[in-house]
Amino acid sequence: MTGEHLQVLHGDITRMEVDAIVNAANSGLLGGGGVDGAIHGAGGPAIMAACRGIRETKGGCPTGQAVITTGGLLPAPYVIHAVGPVWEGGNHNEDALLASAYEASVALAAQHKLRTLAFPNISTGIYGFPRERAVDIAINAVRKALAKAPGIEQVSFVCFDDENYRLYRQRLS
Ligand code: AR6
Repeated sequence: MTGEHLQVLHGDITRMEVDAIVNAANSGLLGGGGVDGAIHGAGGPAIMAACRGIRETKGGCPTGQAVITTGGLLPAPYVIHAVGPVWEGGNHNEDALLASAYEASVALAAQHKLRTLAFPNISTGIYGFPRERAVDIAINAVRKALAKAPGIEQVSFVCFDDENYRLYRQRLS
């Protein structure tokens, strides 16, 4: 636990007892591997049904934005599906899009009057965003968004791999 409302944990985000967990989704919202696969697997078909509904009405979720669904069978009642950028070398607006994915998630949680939120390390798996670069973007974006979301009491960064856990511990201690 550190100052403000930020904490870092090592483990599986699907087990978090918070108001919403964030998914590292893709624009199509139809599931995938990584944490997306784990969330749909643990949360059951209600999450996918809600994602299909959003696809039908909005056509999906653009990169850098987020949408909210039920948490299905998860301990968390809601899942916020945030779409981070695919790393393409760093000159394709990746930094701003990653920051936007975090900020949009915090804003959406605030709109829904949620108080506790847990993030995975968006884009640092299958999407290939360099971990060391992503950690600062994530922390700064969440801090910036929290300044406009006073109802949010705690944000957890749930790191699955050792390298991300080490980086977040270093930055937040
Ligand atoms: N809990 C917490 N973090 C996890 C878990 C888990 N259960 N499983 C993996 N991670 P990734 P991306 C971490 O690949 O890079 C999907 O197919 C993992 O160690 O899940 O944003 C989507 O559908 C890594 O640090 O997401 C998209 O198509 C972090 O989660 C695409 O992958 C993100 O890795 C998104 O790629």
